[in-house]
Amino acid sequence: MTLIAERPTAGFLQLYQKDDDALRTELSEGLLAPQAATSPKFLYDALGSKLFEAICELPEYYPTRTEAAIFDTHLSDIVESAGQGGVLIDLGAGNCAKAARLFPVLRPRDYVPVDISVDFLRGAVEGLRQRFPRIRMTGLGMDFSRSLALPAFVPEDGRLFFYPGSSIGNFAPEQALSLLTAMRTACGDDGGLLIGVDLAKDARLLNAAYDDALGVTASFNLNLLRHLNGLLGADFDVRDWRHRAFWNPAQGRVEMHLEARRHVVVRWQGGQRHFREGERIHTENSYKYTRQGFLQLLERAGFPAARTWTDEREWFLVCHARAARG
Ligand code: AVJ
Repeated sequence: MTLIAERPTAGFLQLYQKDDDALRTELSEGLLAPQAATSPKFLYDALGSKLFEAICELPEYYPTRTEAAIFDTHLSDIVESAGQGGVLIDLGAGNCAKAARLFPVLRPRDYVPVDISVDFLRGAVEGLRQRFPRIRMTGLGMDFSRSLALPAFVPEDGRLFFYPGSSIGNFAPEQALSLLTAMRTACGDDGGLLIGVDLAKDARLLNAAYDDALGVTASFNLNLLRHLNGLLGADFDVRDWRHRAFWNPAQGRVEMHLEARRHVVVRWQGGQRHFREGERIHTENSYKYTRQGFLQLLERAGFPAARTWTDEREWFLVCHARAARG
């Protein structure tokens, strides 16, 4: 990862350059693996981020609005637990809307939205800066799944990591544990974590949430292929592929795949592959937890004694945990 600017500049936008070679190698290896797979972070080019915003509006996609309702209902408790005036570090901030809703009550001193989709983040931060001139804001374009090492301009005291929307579900439990442990290390002894996680539930609800009637999730998944064409110089034809999404009870996760509709040959810089009809590229896992299971994970990561809030149907869980003294 290449650091472009050492200090926040006038625009307060600190950007890390994407390490394109490393990304290309990672992608190429994934596509050539016996079970072809790509990391879910590649779903989020500019169009992918917009399609994800549209997903959040779908009637079938309950997580966003369920989490928002939990925050609305329990906002004062949550803020009392998390504390005002800190440094809010928003991982995978996207359009920054979730954090912005907390601002009037949480009143952070600093806001550091982090996202891999740099251009999307840039636009969002510009708008927010106008609305909340008192909060210092510095957008960071970086892949925090590789490293959570934050640049020196981010104040060290009172760091609150904000990781809503069950994005943690994209990681297998052991990887999730490493990421949470990295947050624990990066937040210091007086920091904390405010995180939202999706809970295991009826398979029909989960399948509908990831395979909606309008086909927006299908477009979101298929758009990955357009992104790969740009990143890798690949020649995927979107029409050769179909969206598949289903709950895998043995693994406790919803899986998304792209399935070849016919035999296809795909070529890209540094590789090529034949896909048989029906063969799949695994594009995302979305792990679902039980409350107990997630609390155990938090505890192992150094975040014991979390407070939790949920909705009436217990579909989604919001947790705040202070760092354990290290
Ligand atoms: C942003 C990772 C939480 O897994 O529910 C939505 C992404 N994928 N529909 C999720 C997603 C398909 C979403 N996360």
